Amino acid sequence: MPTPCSLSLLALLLAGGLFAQAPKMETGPSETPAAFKVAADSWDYTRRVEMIPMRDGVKLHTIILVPKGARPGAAAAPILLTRTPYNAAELTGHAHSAHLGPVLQGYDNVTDLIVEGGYIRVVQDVRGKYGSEGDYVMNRPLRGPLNPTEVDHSTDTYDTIDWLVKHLPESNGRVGILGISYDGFLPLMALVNPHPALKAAVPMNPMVDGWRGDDWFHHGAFRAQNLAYIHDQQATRSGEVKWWTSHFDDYEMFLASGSTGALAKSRGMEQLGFWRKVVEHPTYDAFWQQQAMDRVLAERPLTVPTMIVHSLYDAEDIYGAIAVWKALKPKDTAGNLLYLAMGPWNHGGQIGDGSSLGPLKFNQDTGLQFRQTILKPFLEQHLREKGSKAELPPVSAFETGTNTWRKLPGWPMAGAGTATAATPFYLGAGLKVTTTAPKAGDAPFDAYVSDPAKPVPFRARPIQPVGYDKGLTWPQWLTDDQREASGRTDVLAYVSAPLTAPLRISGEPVAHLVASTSGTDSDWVVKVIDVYPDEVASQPALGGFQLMVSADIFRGRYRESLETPKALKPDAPLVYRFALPTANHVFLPGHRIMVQIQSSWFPLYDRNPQTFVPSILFALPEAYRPATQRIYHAPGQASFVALPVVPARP
Ligand code: PG9
Repeated sequence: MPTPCSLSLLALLLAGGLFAQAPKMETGPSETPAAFKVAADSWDYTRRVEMIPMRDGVKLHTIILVPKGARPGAAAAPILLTRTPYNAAELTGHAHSAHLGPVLQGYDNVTDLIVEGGYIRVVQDVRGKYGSEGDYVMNRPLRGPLNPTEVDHSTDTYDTIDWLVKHLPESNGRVGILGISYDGFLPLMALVNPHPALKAAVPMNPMVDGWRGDDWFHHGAFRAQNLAYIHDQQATRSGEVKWWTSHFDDYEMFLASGSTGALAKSRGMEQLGFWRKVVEHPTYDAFWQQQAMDRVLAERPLTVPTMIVHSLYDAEDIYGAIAVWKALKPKDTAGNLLYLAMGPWNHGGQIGDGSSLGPLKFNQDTGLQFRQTILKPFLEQHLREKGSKAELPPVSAFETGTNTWRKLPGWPMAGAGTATAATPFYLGAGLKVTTTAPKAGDAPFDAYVSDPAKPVPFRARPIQPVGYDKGLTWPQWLTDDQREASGRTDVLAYVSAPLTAPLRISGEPVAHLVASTSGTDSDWVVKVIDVYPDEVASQPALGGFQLMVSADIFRGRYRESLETPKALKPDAPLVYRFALPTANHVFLPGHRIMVQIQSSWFPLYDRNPQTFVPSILFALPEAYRPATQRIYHAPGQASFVALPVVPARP
């Protein structure tokens, strides 16, 4: 039944003409033009966005920033190219500005060089990411057994450079390629059949070998916290779908999930091609070997001047730069093509403020120094028409401990492949580090129980995710104080007497453990640590600080073969020998050398169940068992770390 209220509403509507013919409204065309032309005449650069065609017809989204000063002829400028899976538009769209500098202040901040040098800046999305067409494949391998298509990053770079030098009249026809990490792997790809216009390459912190020691595995142990990266990188072209957490503390989240495979499954990761490949290839088989860029480049000539950049505290790709250096150095017979620069940086830290890292202060901006005195002269020499010679030593290496830049003739300065043998520092009875080998009558081993139900956290909990967002301290974790670990009953901490003279190391420490486990598989983490004096007047917070100088993990099942895992014989003392990341460090007088040994580093690395199973990624709950671990120090069963010791003064 209609109420008085509804009747009066109807009367109102009728009076308003709702049911009468609607009056004509002023509409007209859209006020937004079909294509707005940005009035950019006053800018100091021009911005071009191009879809550059590759040989297979796929077009790659490319942003080209040409400084107004660059003109055909005498004022022509070199091109600095970065190829990336991380969004070219974002990397070149930091600010809406009339000036090139503010626009570029993004992730690959070499702005000071680009702007001062008048370079043409080109940033391109790799195929399958963001604005580019085509299919995305993680670190797409070269055409061949792992890549049945006719294209790879080497051909895409070639085609891009070819287009750029033909279509940019303001360019001098000389191209340099540079980038960090994934974008550092891409300059390595550019070195395969390089375009003749490619005159310089700067791979910084490049991802080189995903199994030996870069992003995915270290010596066979899977970097579980990188699941989030794989998820976000491959779920969508433009990264809109984000990994989600279920606990504030990653330690709890990973522990609650059981195996890494179970966690991946709970996030639907079986849909992602790269995750499926990881699952199929947990060992160092042809899949990893054939795409390792040091191996790829070792088979080809080096023709392009290349500067490899390594960060001594790189939490992501601490293996790759030095591996490529070692592979390429023999090819530079004339000594004028290959350079190495290393500094006290985190992953990519060389393009930021390099005055400090975590608690470490370097008393100078080592990032700025690198850019101004090493990178800039290198680029100028090779990218200018008549660039003046850079006068760089083969190796420019910052030495931690003394906080000094060193000009070195090569790398490493001691240890394998050099004239100076490494010096063994023995792990001895009484948890001592000494230079004398173990003697009969000493206690023959130390023991601890490694319990996968309580793995050793790799840093203080609550453990943050991997990332670079504000507030995350992941980038500096390698400088975390190791004191907490040395106090645990499942970590052995061997320590030397205070040093009476400086001890300088330049190269890769090598761990040589004689160890047993009561299980049938086991991880071994070895950390070489600089223990500061009990009190440090200049920086009190460093009193007794335990600073990792070099550390890594080794998965026991790969003791005999990286390709074919094998169960360990329970309780048998077995030799485990593996290289640790390169170090260029001086242990100062009053400091002590510590070596910590443990069997988990969680959740950065997945837990070893300590029972041999076909794939640790999918270990079942019942496989995770505590094990008694022994580190031997008896005659004929000496455990040691071989340090690349060189004279304290070169
Ligand atoms: N370390 C990152 C990465 C490189 C290559 C593959 C996957 C991840 C990066 O920082 O780009």
